[in-house]
Amino acid sequence: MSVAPPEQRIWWNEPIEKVELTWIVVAFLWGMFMFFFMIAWHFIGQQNLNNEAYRIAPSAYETKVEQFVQKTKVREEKGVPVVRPAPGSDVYLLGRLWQWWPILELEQGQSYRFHISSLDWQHGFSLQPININLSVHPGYEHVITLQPTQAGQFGIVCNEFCGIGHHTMTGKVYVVQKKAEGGQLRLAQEVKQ
Ligand SMILES: [Cu+2]
Repeated sequence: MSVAPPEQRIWWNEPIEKVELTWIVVAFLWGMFMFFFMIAWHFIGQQNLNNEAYRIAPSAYETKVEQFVQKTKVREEKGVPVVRPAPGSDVYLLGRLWQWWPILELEQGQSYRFHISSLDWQHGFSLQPININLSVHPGYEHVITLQPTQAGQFGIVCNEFCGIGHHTMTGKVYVVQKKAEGGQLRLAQEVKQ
């Protein structure tokens, strides 16, 4: 490599070396391959979620979630409501400084319309340990069709740095099995044992 200027001032009219041309073609084809694989991963990688997004004012979304919680609340855990929406219905979750609210209790094998938005900054919804991730933006209501396939207790963390309390921004999702013989829904913890 030279730090001196090229010998020919009009260097770009020189013919391209064969090896260099080969590498340009290889890099170009690889770039194209990777570009189209972004689309391919959507179908074969099971990485990208099919979601819809609608514009909504944060305050309007907050009202929606509060109404949803009023209708579906079954109990509280440390002051946070736990909701158990009807199978097949709409489920709402909100992210704000610094919590995911409310706690959801869903039924295994049922399909839900899962709505999520933020009331303040951008947050990162990350469902653990199965690692489903989604960026959550204020002003946009994201809707995903979701079907829990596995019973248990799942944690939600925020994976988008959102300030001093970021590391405390957690939430919870319970997935319970269908009504047992006794007519009672069994809690995820019991099912796990
Ligand atoms: Cu956050």
